[in-house]
Amino acid sequence: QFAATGVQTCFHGRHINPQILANLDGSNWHLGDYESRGGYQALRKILGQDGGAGLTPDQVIAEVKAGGLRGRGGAGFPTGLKWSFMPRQFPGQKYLVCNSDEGEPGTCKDRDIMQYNPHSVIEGMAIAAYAMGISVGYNYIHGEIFATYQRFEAALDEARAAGLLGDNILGSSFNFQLHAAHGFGAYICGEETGLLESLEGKKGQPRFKPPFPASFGLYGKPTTINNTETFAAVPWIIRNGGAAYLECGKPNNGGTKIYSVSGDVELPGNYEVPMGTPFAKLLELAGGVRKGRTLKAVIPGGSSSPVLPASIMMECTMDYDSIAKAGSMLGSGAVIVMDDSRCMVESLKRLSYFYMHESCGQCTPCREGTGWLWRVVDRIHNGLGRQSDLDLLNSVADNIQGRTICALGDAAAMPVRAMIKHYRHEFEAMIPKNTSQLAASKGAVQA
Ligand code: L3W
Ligand code: SF4
Repeated sequence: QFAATGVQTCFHGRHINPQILANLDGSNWHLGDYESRGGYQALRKILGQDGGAGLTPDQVIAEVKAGGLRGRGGAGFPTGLKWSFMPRQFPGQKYLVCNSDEGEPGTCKDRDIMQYNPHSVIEGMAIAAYAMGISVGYNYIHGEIFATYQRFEAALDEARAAGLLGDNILGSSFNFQLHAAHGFGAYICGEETGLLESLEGKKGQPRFKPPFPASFGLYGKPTTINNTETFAAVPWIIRNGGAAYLECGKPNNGGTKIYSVSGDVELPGNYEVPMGTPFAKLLELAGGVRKGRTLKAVIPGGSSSPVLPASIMMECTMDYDSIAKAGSMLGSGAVIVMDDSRCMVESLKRLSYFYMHESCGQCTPCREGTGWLWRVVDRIHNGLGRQSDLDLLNSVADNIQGRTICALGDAAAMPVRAMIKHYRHEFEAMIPKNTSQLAASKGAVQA
């Protein structure tokens, strides 16, 4: 239901200055449709196949840097900077990887990009490969989305048949082989090094960083990994110039961003708006809070980002810096809206269960700690909490955060602390005040 509504929002113009989701109607994903929207002009431009002089790899990277494009997968790392880490003169194979293992609760943008505008990802990856001198790439697609995987494969076939992928692309000396890989549906395979392990055919367990994939990536070779939306933004930048892209957003936050707005809104869906758009405007595009209720809180960047109360959120603009200043993260842009009927203890219980379930089990603080978090929140929710439980939750979160191999540990800990910080009274109200209240709760649970 969400996907259907999300598409509808794209189709009905509920976006501002779209660059990736523009003019899509569900059937116009083919190569010819994409080219009629200006598709593959950027690739022709850099290869000098449009009558121009072409762009050198350094010029392409400079343009991406000028655009202020930041990674759309969650961390917001500057894309041009990441591309410049790739060693130029490396004697062996180098790899390019697209992280389409979208699994963050609330996030469903990459799926729609690949379903409705797959060639934007292919063109973006081809441009990135040219800029970094890479000849082999993979798009690792989340294991639970079958139709999207098939759609991307079909788009790859079209691009290969038209000479836009493979050897001597468009008659130039540039070679780039791009393949799709279907994942297995584990959240942890979206962590970049877990993804690489999975792509190599192993269990998807994250690696220690450093070394970063830029120096030790797929099969131990230099590898650049970007999110689907990041690649999809690149053709627009090359076609229109980095300055125009930056101009569309705000300083340090170039371009547009796709937000997956879910929860208690009238029109949940994917909305593409310029970076720096006020949250209030995004909420208005999504039809406002459902059934005219009052906004209570928002999780602004997917379940890993700390919750923000309505009063703070209504003052924010949607960009990396504004949300970070407010005490949260823009993350992958999954905006989860909660109205005044939502119980924060129950919400946290669900989130904690998710992280416990998805922990890969490699490091003790995460494997054991996520279970502790869930069990303590669960007993509070059942009316069986103890007076010391809120301190215990904060202490467990402290002992997870910053002490694990990958960011899943932090992602499990941060929402706990934010929920208790902003909604402590709701947790306290569910904890029995004395032994007779506790006995009554136990009786109710047993009954
Ligand atoms: C070379 C250095 N490379 C950093 C690279 C690094 C990575 C990128 C950012 O987590 C977040 C996470 C989730 N030399 C480098 C370097 N790099 N320093 O830059 O790195 P990092 O570690 O800051 O982030 P990350 O590991 O990519 C991503 C959060 O996103 N999240 C989850 C998102 C989920 C989805 C989804 O389902 N689609 O995106 C949401 O908030 O918690 O904090 O490439 O290698 N010195
Ligand atoms: Fe696995 Fe959790 Fe450790 Fe990440 S933090 S490596 S998910 S156990």
